[in-house]
Amino acid sequence: MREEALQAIQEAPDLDTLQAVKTRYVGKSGLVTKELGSLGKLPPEERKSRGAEINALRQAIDAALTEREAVLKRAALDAKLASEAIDVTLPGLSLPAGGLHPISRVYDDLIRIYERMGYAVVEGPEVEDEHYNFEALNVPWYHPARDLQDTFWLEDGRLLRTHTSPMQVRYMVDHEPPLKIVVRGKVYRYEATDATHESMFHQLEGLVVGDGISMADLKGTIAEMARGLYGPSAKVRFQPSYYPFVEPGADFAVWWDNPRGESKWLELGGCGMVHPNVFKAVDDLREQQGKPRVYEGKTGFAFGLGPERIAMLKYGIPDIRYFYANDPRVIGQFRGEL
Ligand code: FA5
Repeated sequence: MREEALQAIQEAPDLDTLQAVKTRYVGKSGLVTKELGSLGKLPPEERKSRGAEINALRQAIDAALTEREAVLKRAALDAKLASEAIDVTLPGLSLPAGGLHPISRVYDDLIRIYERMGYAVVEGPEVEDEHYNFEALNVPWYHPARDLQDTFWLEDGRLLRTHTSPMQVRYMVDHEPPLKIVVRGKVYRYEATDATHESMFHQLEGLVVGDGISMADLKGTIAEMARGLYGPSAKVRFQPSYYPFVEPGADFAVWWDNPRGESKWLELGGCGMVHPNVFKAVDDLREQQGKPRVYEGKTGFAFGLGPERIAMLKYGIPDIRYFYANDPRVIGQFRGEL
């Protein structure tokens, strides 16, 4: 029995089998246990030596069981570790992360600059009333300036705003001077698209109204914006231009000092001193709403620019249409960049 038991223990391939062997020999009704139980039937002179023999057998079996158990446990652990091992050299799962659209990032830059100068940031409706988009901005229906901004017309004299300037009127109707705002938002024009023109694009509008606001304030503000965008050596250029809602009016450009050798004047937008007819139209609207006329005699400046132009240069995007074509190859380049 000894040889047989020790061999069975030695050959047990796993812990379950070993447990079965243990039960078979030293369990409650195991073979060795039974032998011990039958000692009482032996004559007393044999009992002692037989007892010692069985005890020795039992100890040998227990020792073998303990040893084999340790070996099998270790093997089981090794197998578990091997099956759960992580191969850190395998490629990871790709976790698609979002990112801010380049236009949002340019807006963030611009708005940070204007917030630093104390401007409030506002937004307004994209579906606009003809009166706010044109009439109140000193562009009557017969005026040729309407042709400067081809319009998507909706029903009942409503339209998709062609610029953010109607928010000048809306804001002044609701607020009294002094005020300093920038307006961000989408605008729409019914025009043929090309590399620098889209039918939907964005503008940042600025409006400052108070007492004694001058053209010098306007130029200083645009210069401050240029320095904020392009550093302390940034230059700005103003050229006389015509917009019905300002007098005098100008176009402005900033010098883009690019280390890659693409330095050039970047035509950014239009600006000027708020036309007295705009203040008058605002006061008329206020009066209609039972509010006091407060804009007569005030002065102010306004400007409007296109963030797409800034983004195209900043990120080397050659065609404005890439921004809105939903092509993941373009937008995907800005993933994870916040
Ligand atoms: C205006 O829209 C005036 N409201 C700006 C203004 C505001 C002048 C306040 C005076 C006072 P303009 O049509 O030039 O102006 O457009 C302003 C800027 O929008 C342009 O300089 C350009 O940067 C951008 N822009 C105009 N048309 C497009 C277009 N189709 N696609 C992309 N950007 C455009």
